[in-house]
Amino acid sequence: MRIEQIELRELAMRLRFRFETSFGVEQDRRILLVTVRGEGGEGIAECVAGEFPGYAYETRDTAWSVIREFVAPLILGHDYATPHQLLHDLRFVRGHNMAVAAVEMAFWDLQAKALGVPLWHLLGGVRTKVPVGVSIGIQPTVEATIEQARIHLEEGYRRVKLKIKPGWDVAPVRAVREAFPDADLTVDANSAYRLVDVPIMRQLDTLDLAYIEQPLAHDDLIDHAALQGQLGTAICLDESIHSAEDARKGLQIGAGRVINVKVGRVRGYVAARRLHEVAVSFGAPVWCGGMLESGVGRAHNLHISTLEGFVLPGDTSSASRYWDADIVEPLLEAVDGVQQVPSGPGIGVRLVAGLVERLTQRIEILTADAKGCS
Ligand code: OSB
Ligand code: MG
Repeated sequence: MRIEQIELRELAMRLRFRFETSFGVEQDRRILLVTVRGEGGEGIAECVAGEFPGYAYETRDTAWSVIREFVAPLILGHDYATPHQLLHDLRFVRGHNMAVAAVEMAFWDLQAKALGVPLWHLLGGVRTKVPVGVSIGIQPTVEATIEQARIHLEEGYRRVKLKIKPGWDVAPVRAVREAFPDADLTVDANSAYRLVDVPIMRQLDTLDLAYIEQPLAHDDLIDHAALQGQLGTAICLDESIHSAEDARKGLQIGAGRVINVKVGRVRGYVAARRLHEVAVSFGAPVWCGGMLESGVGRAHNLHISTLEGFVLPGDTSSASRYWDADIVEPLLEAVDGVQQVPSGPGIGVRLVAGLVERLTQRIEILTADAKGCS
């Protein structure tokens, strides 16, 4: 498959809710779509880098720049039989996993479409239905937190994840646990605590949580292992894991017992599949996280969730939770907490062209002929 063109497109979309985490607040999203064209076909993916470097160092703008300046010139005009070959040509682009992943994932979609098969087929998935939960941002009050949990549990979501931060942890989580004694409940700190906060973690440990997600520093494994040793509840690693090797090291030293897989964070599907193999070999369950994606990223998330080891509910909840109007058809909606994996070729969803045009803020088309020019 010869890479003839890469299109970068930024959309402005507004979430239906204000999403607060320990690292900031988001509502106005800038969605970066990457389309890879070749041999008469095209594949698409969504770059999960954020508007600001609060979750990871990459941002929408660094990803745009890295793809434009470094990734595209290395692969445009080249012919690749596999995603592995494409990644080989990008081996000297250190880090910037979200930028590289967007291109790699679009290439997988392109290949699956050329073969006329759903992406999950190519990835080696084993299921066509994916159980999902919700991630609830920090709410203004404990009452509002309970209400949000209630709404989503009544809709059938299989798990509720509550965002926590210092000063907003044990009290709201205990209140939700008391209101819903049997709910599958988890918390996500997005790296907001330190090892001196063990007493708080030990209180959370009494609330029968399925896991505590990324309590400590974004670049840490060592302290997570020290913490995990003092808790009965599993730690789930998110920010700390950028590769299959990170997963191997984290599981080996006991830094956690569960991994949140975001394909963008680990550099694409080749890495995500390797990570998944590592996790399975350790007997560690994994699940697919979310980054408040549009339907393009959401579709990709459903496809990776079909791999065998994705046994815990993912964050791929209904499109209508996030957006008044999503940019793909068919809409990806959960029914009773289960998403059906799109069955068409590739990611199995189509862009709603008119809407995409209206939301577009900027667009750049990179071609093999123009490569090297500025
Ligand atoms: O830590 O999983 C996270 C959103 C943005 C950045 C990081 C995270 C999240 C979420 C939201 O938890 C998941 C979603 O609903 O897409
Ligand atoms: Mg997380």
